[in-house]
Amino acid sequence: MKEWLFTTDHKRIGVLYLVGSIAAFAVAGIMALLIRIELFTLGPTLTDDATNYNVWLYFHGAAMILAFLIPGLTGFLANYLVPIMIGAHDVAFPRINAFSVWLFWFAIVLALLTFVIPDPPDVMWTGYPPYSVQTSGNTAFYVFTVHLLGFSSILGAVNFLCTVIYMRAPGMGWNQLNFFVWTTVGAFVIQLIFIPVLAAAVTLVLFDKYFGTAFFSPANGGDVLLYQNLFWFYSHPAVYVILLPAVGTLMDIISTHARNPVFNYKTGVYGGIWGTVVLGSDVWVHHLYTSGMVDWLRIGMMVTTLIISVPVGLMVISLVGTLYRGSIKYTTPMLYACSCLFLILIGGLTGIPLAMTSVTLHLAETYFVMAHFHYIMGIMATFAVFAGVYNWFPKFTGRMYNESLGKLGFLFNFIGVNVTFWPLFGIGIEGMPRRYFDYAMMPQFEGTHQISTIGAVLIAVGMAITILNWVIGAIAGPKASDNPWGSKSMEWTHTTTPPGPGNFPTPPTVSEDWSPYNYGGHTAKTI
Ligand code: HEM
Ligand SMILES: [Cu+2]
Repeated sequence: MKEWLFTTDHKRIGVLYLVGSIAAFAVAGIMALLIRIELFTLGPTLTDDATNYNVWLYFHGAAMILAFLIPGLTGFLANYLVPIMIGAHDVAFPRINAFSVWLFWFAIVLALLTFVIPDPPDVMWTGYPPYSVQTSGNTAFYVFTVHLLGFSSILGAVNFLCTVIYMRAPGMGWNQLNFFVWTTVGAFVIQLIFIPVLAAAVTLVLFDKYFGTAFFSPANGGDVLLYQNLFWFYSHPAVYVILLPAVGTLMDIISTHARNPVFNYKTGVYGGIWGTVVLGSDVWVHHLYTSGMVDWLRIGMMVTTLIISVPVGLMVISLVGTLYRGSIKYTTPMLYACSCLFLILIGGLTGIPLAMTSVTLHLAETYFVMAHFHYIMGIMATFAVFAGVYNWFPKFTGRMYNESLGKLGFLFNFIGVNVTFWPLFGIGIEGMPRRYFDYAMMPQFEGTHQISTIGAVLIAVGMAITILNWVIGAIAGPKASDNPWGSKSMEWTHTTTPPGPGNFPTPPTVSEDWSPYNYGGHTAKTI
């Protein structure tokens, strides 16, 4: 117990992030079930108080994005893997790393207090004023949760950028980094630049609500759209904080299980990752298309939003190209990784109509948006985290999970998510608004909502099987060999499974022709 509380080892800190984020995921998942059950029938189903629904929706969105996906990818996976992948004994500032994880845990506890305080926050994950200022719900809990998570991420960003810049194994050049390492660098650069803007925005909401300022109150000279600009100035780039490490995880897994080097590595890194970081900073207005603003801004950001398909597309080409003529093994992590290609396709293609100002007039604030971002962010990134847990499970625990249970869980999850979200595109196009507690005036949508709720139950079964598989595997799974996948990446080839303190028995050095993807010549031509 003590060695976990006071640990500064990046591997243990990674596991602490995993436990916290899976806890947030589980509770937020239960909220999702409540929401879906509420929508199962017309009229009140579980509750007749819309505020309850709003609280569930608040917790679901805020926890899934801020407490599960971001910490799962940049807290857990980055912490565990980045130092070992680059041949370092730990991160640059191990104590600051420990401080980060405990800030994260405080945030989780604060968020969970939602369910015990008398007036829980009900402001959605976006916290838009004027509602967040006027509500009797406790907006301060939302603000402080964002502060804690934000501060934790900023410290993490400084730590990991320093680690990758200064602590790579002697001889390891920039083009020899794992794709995953590159994506975390991109994600941390975004975190470092943009989180302070979000922190400022929510702080001003706090001031407006509790200290009587009027930053966002037009009646007193403030500007209510200012908040939305500041919020999305961070929160659009934040979707790339999720997308990038998710793609990085998939890339390393696909390369390992297809036994192929990453296809178009340099184009993927410099065009794909960095193109996304740069362009992703200039698209936030697509969340405000339907509000008043000057045309050049609206049209300009329509263009950048559409163009961002290019760097994202470059990364997808690398993913698919890595599969090309590979010797593919459909293990559980590989099933999750390959299914993500389908999810990216659906999520990405449905983003294009949303990016067009004329089309989105019809689609804004409908279930179409909801289905779009669940495909691309909700599900795709969650599947990437699951693929990551499965792929590095032997590394973390020294044991193997059960392959059949893994595949069974995957089947439930994959069928479940499509049954849940696919039909929602349709009712979105027909005008079902998102964030509604009831849809009494739209009874024609009841059947579709019911199908969607059945899908959510399938997902719940799949998640339960998956988490059970991890727990049983970690406690009683058969012992894993040092490199069960035959990977060429440093975390498998240069150290034991699981790695001891300090990671490497002898500090690794690498030669010029070393690569984490040394699976022989690529069968496809690179450009
Ligand atoms: C790549 C990862 C992506 C993630 C994680 C993501 C996530 C999201 C989220 C969370 C929202 C809803 C925000 C809210 O109102 O609560 C959203 C909306 C939107 N997304 Fe995406 N998205 C991604 C890709 C794309 C792409 C590729 C496009 C366009 C080509 C796009 C265009 C849009 C637009 C325009 C909206 C606003 C829709 C509206 O409110 O009318 N997104 N996205
Ligand atoms: Cu956006």
